[in-house]
Amino acid sequence: MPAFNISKEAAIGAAALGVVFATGFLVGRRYHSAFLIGTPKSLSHIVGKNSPLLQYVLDHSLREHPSLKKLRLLTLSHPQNVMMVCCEQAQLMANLTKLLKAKKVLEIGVYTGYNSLSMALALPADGKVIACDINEDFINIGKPVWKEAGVEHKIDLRIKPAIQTLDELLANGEAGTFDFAFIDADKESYNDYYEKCLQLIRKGGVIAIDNVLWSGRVLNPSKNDWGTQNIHQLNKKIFRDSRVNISMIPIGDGVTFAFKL
Ligand SMILES: C[S@@+](CC[C@H](N)C(=O)[O-])C[C@H]1O[C@@H](n2cnc3c(N)ncnc32)[C@H](O)[C@@H]1O
Ligand SMILES: *[C@@H]1O[C@H](CO)[C@@H](O)[C@H](O)[C@H]1NC(C)=O
Ligand SMILES: CC(=O)N[C@H]1CO[C@H](CO)[C@@H](O)[C@@H]1O
Repeated sequence: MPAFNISKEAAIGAAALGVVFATGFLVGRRYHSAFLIGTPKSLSHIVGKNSPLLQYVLDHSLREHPSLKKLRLLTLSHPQNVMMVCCEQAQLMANLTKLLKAKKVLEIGVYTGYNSLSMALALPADGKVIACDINEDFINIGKPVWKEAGVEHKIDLRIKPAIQTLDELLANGEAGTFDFAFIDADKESYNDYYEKCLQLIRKGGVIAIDNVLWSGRVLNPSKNDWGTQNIHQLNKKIFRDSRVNISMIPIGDGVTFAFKL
């Protein structure tokens, strides 16, 4: 597990920068040099383990809300922490939802809820994250932090297979009403998630599909590795998909942004 540190200098720089943040999240916060940054899911397999370059990226771009930091550290002590979204990607997606003036977003695969919290913090007071997962134990780790951050009411949990939740939303006439969707659950259903999200988001909305590089395994998808096959097939399909504009970005485990036309 790569453990990235924020250097003292960068921390001071970040704290000073905090003054210009409207929300002032970083103002007056004390940073420790042993501040852990990054997650196992980070770009490390692309730019090298504990890469100094990735460290540089984090030192010069990460502006993490204290509640997100708390949840990240809490998650790092959990055995399945490799599943957590990386913080630099969550930050990008939060800014993107603001740019979209998003009010309704979908989180498919919540785990301890780092990205759900990040989205909830970025959404306006009347915004909603429809958060789909089947494992409530994971979510219970993060829930107290959502509450502490004062955004728990923006997260609408649906504990059941995500396909079922998406079908219910469609049956409920909510097609074309979502601004953003993050697909980050079981790889078996990736194609179905993509198709249903494409119906649920509005024109100009964005779908972020996570793990599209699958730790590099997409380069050599073996025939009986269904997870890799599914991701590779979906990557090929989206590349030709005229319903969306796309960008595949080597951040975290790779993410494709699909912009609905
Ligand atoms: C990679 S983690 C999600 C990470 C999360 N987006 C974050 O911000 O850290 C995948 C999650 O998908 C959930 N999951 C697996 N199969 C599912 C299904 N059929 N429906 C909904 N959630 C599922 C798992 O319980 C797990 O919590
Ligand atoms: C998006 O897709 C449309 C339709 O294929 C294309 O005309 C347009 O140039 C694309 N825009 C960008 C920024 O790629
Ligand atoms: C414009 C905008 O949404 N900026 C946000 C980008 O993300 C950082 C960190 O999450 C926030 O501090 C900014 O407010």
